[in-house]
Amino acid sequence: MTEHHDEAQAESARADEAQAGEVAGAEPHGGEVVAPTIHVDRYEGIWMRVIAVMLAIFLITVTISGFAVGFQVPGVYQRIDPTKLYEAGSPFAEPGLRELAPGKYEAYIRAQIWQFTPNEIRIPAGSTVTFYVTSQDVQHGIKIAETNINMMALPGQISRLTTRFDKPGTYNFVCHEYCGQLHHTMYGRIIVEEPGAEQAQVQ
Ligand SMILES: [Cu+2]
Repeated sequence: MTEHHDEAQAESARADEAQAGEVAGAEPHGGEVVAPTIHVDRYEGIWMRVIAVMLAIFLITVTISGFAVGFQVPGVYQRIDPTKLYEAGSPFAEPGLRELAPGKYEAYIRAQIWQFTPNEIRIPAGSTVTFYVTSQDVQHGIKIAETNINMMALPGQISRLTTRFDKPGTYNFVCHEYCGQLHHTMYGRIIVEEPGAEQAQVQ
């Protein structure tokens, strides 16, 4: 009786083992332990490789943009009360260009319906300009052509981005957030002059 019972138990254990072996991909009756293999469908494998390549491309692109080309993510630089933009001490009371050092400027731009103040800025080629932009009323945006400057101009917040103008020419900027009836009239320009252009004109 006991023998019979033991035999039955052993049989059941063998069956379990065999089942486990099949699941893990091992040889069920060989007694040899084979490393389990994972079956990946052909198309799944292709997509996994495609995604790995895409992630590598994104990583390379972000690294080059951030460290070599100097792209920055626009963020909230500072908060400001939009009702106090004209008060003494506010940098937006008299917006415009300020020279920090030769070739280094900061530009304060006030956005409002439906204009930028100032809407024209002149700088010599090779200048680095940090833009500080805010809105005094509704949501606006600023995009300067051919540069990395593309940010929101929101009431209550100052957006800041820096760029360098190496090539002489006219760089137009526009409001790119719909802000009402005359949104399309909200634009300006940055004139980058050849070094020594003024003297050349005078002669
Ligand atoms: Cu607009």
